[in-house]
Amino acid sequence: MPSSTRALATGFVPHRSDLAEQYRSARLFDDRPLWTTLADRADSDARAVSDDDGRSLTYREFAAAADRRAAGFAATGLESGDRVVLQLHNSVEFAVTFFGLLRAGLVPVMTLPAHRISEIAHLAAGSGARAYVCDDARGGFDFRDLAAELRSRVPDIEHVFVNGEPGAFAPLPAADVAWTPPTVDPDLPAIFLVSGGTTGLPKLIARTHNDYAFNARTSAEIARLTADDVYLAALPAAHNFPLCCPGLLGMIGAGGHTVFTRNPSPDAAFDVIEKHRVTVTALVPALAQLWCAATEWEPADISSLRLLQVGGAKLSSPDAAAIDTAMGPVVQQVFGMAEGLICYTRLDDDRDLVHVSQGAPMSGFDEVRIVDEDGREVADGDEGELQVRGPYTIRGYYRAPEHNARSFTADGFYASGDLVRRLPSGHLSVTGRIKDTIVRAGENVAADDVEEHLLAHPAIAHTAVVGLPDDALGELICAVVVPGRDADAPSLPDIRSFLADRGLASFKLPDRVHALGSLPVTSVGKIDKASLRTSLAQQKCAAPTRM
Ligand code: OOB
Repeated sequence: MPSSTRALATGFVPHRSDLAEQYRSARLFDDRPLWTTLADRADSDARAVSDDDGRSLTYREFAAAADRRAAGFAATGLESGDRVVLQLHNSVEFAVTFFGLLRAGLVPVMTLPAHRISEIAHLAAGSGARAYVCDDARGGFDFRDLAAELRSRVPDIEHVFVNGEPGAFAPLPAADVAWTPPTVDPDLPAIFLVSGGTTGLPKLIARTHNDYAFNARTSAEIARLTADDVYLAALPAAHNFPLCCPGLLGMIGAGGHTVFTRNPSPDAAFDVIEKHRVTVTALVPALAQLWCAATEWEPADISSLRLLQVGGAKLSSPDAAAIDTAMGPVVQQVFGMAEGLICYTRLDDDRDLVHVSQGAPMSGFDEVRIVDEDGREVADGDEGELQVRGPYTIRGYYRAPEHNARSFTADGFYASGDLVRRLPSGHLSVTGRIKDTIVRAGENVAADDVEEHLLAHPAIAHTAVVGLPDDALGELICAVVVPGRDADAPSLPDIRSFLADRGLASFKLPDRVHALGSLPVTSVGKIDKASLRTSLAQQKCAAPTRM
C-alpha cells in the first residue's frame, strides 16, 4: 500500500466485520471507484452539466475534462490517497474538479463557500491535506488571501490551485495525456464531508466509494430519476444534500442534466427553472418558504418542477402544505445527515403524511432506534434520541477518538442528538435536538415546541427561540421573530397572550422578544442559533413582562 493511502486509512473507522459481511452478501455495494458513475456515461452526448456562467458540457465532454484535470493533478506530484481541500462555488468547474480529484485517486474534503480560515485550517490540518482548491474572489471575498493565510497556518498545504485569476498561486491543472486512474480500495474513503453541527468546529466524515455510491443510487431510485430529469443545484453543491441525495451524483447515475446556480433567490432561480425546464431541486426550509411566497408575484413559469425536496432543518407541516398548494404536490421531506442516514417521504405517500413527517429511512438495512436518556428504547410513538447504524452511516468521525467516545455507542450506533418519534407508518417526525432545550426555572422547554406555535401568529414569518443566561431563573426564553411582509413585529404582551390562548403552558411563554429583519444562517442556510445566542447575550432584548 503506498504511504499516501496508508495515511488515508489511518484514523478511518471501518464497518464491524459481521455487518460488512451482511451488507456485502446483500450486494448493496458495487465495489467500484466512485468516479465510474461518470465514466459509465463517457460515450453519451446528452447534456450533463450547465451553470450561471453559460458553461455547459455533455457527458462525453464532462468525462474528458475530468480526465484532463486528473492528469493535471497527478503531474503536480499529488498521489493517490492524498487529501485535497475543495472550496468552489456552484459551477461546472466544481463538477469537473470534483471528478478530476476522484479520478486521480485524490480525496476531496468538501468544504462550503461560506467557510473561512478557522474552518478551512481546521479541516486541512485534520485531514492531513496537501492541497487547497478555491475560487479567486467571489461576493466581495478573496479566497487567495485565505489561501495565503492557510499556507502559513498549515505548512503541509504544498499546493494551492485557483479557479479564475490565480494571483500568486497555480491555475486549476489540466494535462492532455492519456490517463490511467490508479486502483483504489472501494472500502476506503472516497470523499470527506463536513459535519453540519452549529456548535464547535466541523468534524470530518469519511464516506467510502461503496457507501456513497449506494447513497446516490438508492436516493435516485426513491426520487424516480430518469435521463429526462433536470436537477437544479441551488444549495452549495459540496453539501451532502445537493451532492448525493440524490443531487449531482444521483443525476449522473440516471443520465440527467444538472444545472448549477449560485443564486437560490426565487427571482433568479425561477428564471433558471423556466429556461432549463428544471424538474427536481433541493432546498432548506427557509428558502422553500421564500419560493412558496414568491409564486404569488414571480412571473416565471416553474410548472416543470415535479419534486421539491426540503430538508436540513424542520419544515413545519403548515409550510409543507402551503408549498403543495402553491406549486402542486411537489414536496418531498428529507431528513438527513452527513454522517449517513437519510430519510425521505416517498413519492406515493399520502400528502398528509408528506406534510407531517420527515420521511422514512432510505434503506431496509438502516437500523434506527429511539432511546431515552439512559439509552433504553422508548415505547413506540414516544419521543427519544435517534440512534442509527447502517450500510452508509459512519462508525466514527475521522481521526477524532474523543468525539467518537461521545457520539457513537459501544455497538456502533451513531447518536445523532436529534429528537424524533416514530409514526405508525414507520416514518419519523423530528421533534427537536437534545441540546435545543431551554431550562427555565428548572423546567425543560423545547425550543421547537414554542416555535411551532409562534409561526401560527399572523405577523410572524420566521422565528427562533433561544435561551439566554439569567441569574434568577437559569435561562430566559427569548423569541427572536422576523415579521411578515408589511407586518409590524408583535409586542411581548401580544405574543404571550397569543401563545396562552393557544394553550401553551405558562412556563413556556417567552420572557423576551427580539425582532430582526432576517435570522442568521449557517453555511448551508440553517438557522444559526449559536450565533443568535452570542449576539443576543451581548445586546439588550425588549424589557421582560412582569411575572
Ligand atoms: C443535512 O445534513 P447535515 O449533516 O448538514 O445536518 C444534519 C442535521 C441532522 O442531524 C438534524 O439535526 C438536521 O440537520 N436536519 C433536520 C432535517 N434534516 C436535517 N432536522 C429536522 N428536519 C429535517 N428534515 O442537513 C442533510 C443531509 C442530507 C440530506 C438532507 C439534509
